[in-house]
Amino acid sequence: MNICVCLTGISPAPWVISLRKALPDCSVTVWEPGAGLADYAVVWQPPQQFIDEQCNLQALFSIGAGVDAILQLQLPENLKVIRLDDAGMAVQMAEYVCHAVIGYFRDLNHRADVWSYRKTRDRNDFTVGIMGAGVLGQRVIKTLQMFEYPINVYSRTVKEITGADCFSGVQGLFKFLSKTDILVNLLPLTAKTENILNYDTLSQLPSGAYVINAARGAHLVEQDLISLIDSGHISGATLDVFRTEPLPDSHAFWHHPKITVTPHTAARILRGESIEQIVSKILCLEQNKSVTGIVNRQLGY
Ligand code: NDP
Ligand code: OXD
Repeated sequence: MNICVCLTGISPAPWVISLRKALPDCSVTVWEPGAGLADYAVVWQPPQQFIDEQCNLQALFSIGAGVDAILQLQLPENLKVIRLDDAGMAVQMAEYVCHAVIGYFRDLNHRADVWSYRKTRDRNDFTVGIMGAGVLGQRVIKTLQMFEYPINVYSRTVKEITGADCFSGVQGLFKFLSKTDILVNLLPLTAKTENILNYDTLSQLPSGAYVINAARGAHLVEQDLISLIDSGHISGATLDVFRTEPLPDSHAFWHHPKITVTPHTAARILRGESIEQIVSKILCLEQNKSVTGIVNRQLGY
């Protein structure tokens, strides 16, 4: 069996070494133009040329949860695209979101220079609204519930989640937003969700709401967020993902006093867990067994 690795912006060598160790009978190579045909590929943001040349693939394994960059390519109709399920990312995302929510709610993000207490806030008045109740969203919801925040959830299909108010559909979105004090975006980037955080939607949030975007930069119309923060309607934001990454030096987000920027680090890809999962799925596919994480290419996630 031949496996090729094509990772844009990520050093492939450690992945190749680990895959060879886990699958000693397989040939594992780094893809380069003109390389021989592989049966499986392990990829991050592969170029179209890779897809065009690798016409024998049975499955394409993304080393991330989001597959938007892969689905933008022209792919053969029957090629399976398989995402990572969790692989150590969900707990990290829960840490990231809880850090941002608690930092904002408890007003912990300023350096004290005098001994004074801030007015306490009532957590019952702080509903956290999570957009996306998938692998990451579900873990975030569960973790936030341990801190007893009221939770709203927005997803494509109707959900029932204990202790949370669930919304779906276009009508549901505006209702969800109007009852959300801290908005957390964990949607996949698809044709339906691109630019979903824009002036119209963000204006539905109650005055003083806070925004956390840890999904994809293209969900957010950046200038609309800045306008709403500058007008006072939104009190601030924590942003991990951006339309252009790395975030350009000249970008207004860097120096905005009410915006916290992190470098797409909310949930890092963990090589050990990821390889373990990919290897076990390759072995299942080889035995014609089903695997989880196959992306629905029509839905885009
Ligand atoms: P999943 O695919 O597991 O879940 C997606 C959720 O979004 C589902 O609940 C789905 O609804 C909902 N959804 C999809 N489309 C819509 C829509 N049009 N309207 C409303 N809800 C919708 O994704 P994950 O939880 O694994 O990951 C989410 C995203 O997080 C990834 O796609 C990636 O972009 C980002 N990410 C960011 C990282 C970072 O470090 N910043 C790290 C890892 C991922 P339903 O349940 O009804 O299907
Ligand atoms: C992912 C990411 O999608 O790291 O996994 O953003």
